[in-house]
Amino acid sequence: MAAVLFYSLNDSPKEWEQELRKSIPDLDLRVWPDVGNPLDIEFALVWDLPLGSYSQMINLRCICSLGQGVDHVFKDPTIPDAAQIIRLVDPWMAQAMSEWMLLNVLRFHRQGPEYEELSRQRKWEVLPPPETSERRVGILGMGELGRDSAAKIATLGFDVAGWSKNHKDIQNVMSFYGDGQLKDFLNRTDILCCLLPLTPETDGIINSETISELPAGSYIINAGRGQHVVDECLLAALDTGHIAGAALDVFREEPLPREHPYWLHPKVQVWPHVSAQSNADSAAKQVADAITKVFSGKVPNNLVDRDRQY
Ligand code: NDP
Ligand code: OXD
Repeated sequence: MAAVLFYSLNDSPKEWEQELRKSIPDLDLRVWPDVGNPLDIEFALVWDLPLGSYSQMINLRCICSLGQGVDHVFKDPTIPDAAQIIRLVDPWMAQAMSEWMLLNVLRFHRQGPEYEELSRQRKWEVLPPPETSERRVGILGMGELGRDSAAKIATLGFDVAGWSKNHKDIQNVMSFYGDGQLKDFLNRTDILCCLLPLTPETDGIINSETISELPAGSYIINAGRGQHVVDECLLAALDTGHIAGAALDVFREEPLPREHPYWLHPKVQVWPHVSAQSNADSAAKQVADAITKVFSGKVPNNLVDRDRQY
């Protein structure tokens, strides 16, 4: 049997091997850096493999991202032309992401930061109660994760809209799509949640121009990628008060450097990229299925479009 490469600094190779062996007992798993002969590798299960590593694996038939995002694969110019690219699509991760989105939407909606500050000052003060149906939540990216978050947030009675490339039909969620409708989407959004993939088209999408289209006093929640946000623009908008608060789970550089202004900014909550972590328990079955399919010449599920890069 051909060999499978495993590489990730975030995921346990032991756990993945144990789960994968339940479906493929004779799996030949090579855990980086013990790759052996790179010509044996026909399937790579990886998260952020060091750049240039694919150049030696000329028999590679499939690269499977150890997460739902695939930007870490596309940033490497040495990915073989013939290799298919697939990713995890895991309902467990969608549930985790929706929980994190709900946590942050509700924190901002229910004046969490304001009450936290009053509590620090030992002030017993009551603010006017917010109206759920009037709070407009907008989700950038209506894919596997965005759709689940949107539907769950809408269940609570928020006024929810999503923005994607193509029109979406989701109950109680207004659909905006394409560059032409981005401005209208932003104009009606009080809490902006980013669940876009990072591609050349979405890089830097949260910038001074798009931020200025959000209503004054709105909030930004980002779990897509750090590169979606132009940090200087977000920091400037937080300082003027145009943006009232931000919850960030992803950053241009991870771990976020100790000197980064986000850490100590009173209006920013920093999370260490944990909103929806990959889970061998829930996702190994689909990876085993992909390995089996690829090694028997069949097309695996969850294929990524190389041109779109998501
Ligand atoms: P999907 O590929 O399923 O969905 C992507 C969505 O983005 C689609 O709705 C797509 O539109 C939309 N989109 C892409 N490009 C554009 C564009 N140029 N203009 C408008 N809309 C666009 O991705 P997932 O939902 O599975 O994941 C999204 C991202 O979340 C991942 O790529 C990753 O970066 C991030 N993530 C973060 C995690 C964390 O822990 N922080 C965990 C997992 C993922 P359409 O449907 O019309 O094609
Ligand atoms: C992912 C992530 O893309 O965890 O799965 O960021």
